[in-house]
Amino acid sequence: MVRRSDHLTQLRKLERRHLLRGGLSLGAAAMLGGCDLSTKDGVVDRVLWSMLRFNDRVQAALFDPNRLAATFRPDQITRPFKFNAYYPVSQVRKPDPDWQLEVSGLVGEDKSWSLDELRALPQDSQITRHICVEGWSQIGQWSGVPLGLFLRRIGADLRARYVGFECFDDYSSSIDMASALHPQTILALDFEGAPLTPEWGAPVRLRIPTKLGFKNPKNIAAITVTNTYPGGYWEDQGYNWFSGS
Ligand SMILES: Nc1nc2c(c(=O)[nH]1)N[C@H]1C(S)=C(S)[C@@H](COP(=O)(O)O)O[C@H]1N2
Ligand SMILES: [Mo]
Repeated sequence: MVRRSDHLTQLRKLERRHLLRGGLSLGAAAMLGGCDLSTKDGVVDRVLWSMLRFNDRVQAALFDPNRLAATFRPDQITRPFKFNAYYPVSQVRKPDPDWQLEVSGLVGEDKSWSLDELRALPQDSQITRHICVEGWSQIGQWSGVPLGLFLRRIGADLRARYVGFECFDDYSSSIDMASALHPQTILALDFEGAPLTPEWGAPVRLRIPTKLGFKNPKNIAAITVTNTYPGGYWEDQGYNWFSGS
């Protein structure tokens, strides 16, 4: 006899996969149809958007904060590692020499953080798979400050709904608080044991193996903790916001 809990787990898995695919294909269909979800305000767009947001809420409710993403051995690291951004590698921007990580919103104080200050915090390392929505994946090694630890350190309101990221290449993204507090979500400073170079996200990128690649912003300039939906570069064009992997 199949136990009820087994059944539930199966059902959750199926629902999760189905919803994820549904969310992505809705966005993809809208874009293929030449319909820009961000600018039109017709009834169809409003219905599509509310379906996508409903999908996000269901995915967030199904998210298991204790389930860890798979980890790998050093010999399984993908080489060469593929670069991806909304522009070619020749247009990668270097951080300003006086770069600091800005912090704002529902936090204890709006203090900026230097790279040295970030490096002085406890660090964690992971070898995980990065999955891009374009249909490829690769295994890499990242180290840095667990985002949950950082959020506690800056006195963030951990009941807030969103953590938003602004990048100095005009990219942006945002995640739900439960995913921000997941133990494998880190503010990565190192890639394969050396400080991140600009193309891999210097000085700091988000590494979140429980979400798709586009939810891993590189070249971060500012972090905000908020209850106002921040959206993001691809999210605003119809990509499924939750995008668990
Ligand atoms: N700042 C910034 N971060 C970004 C992007 C970008 O265009 N700009 N692209 C995202 C996408 S779609 C992917 S797949 C990954 C690629 O990361 P990689 O270059 O380390 O493989 O970065 C994500 N983070
Ligand atoms: Mo991606």
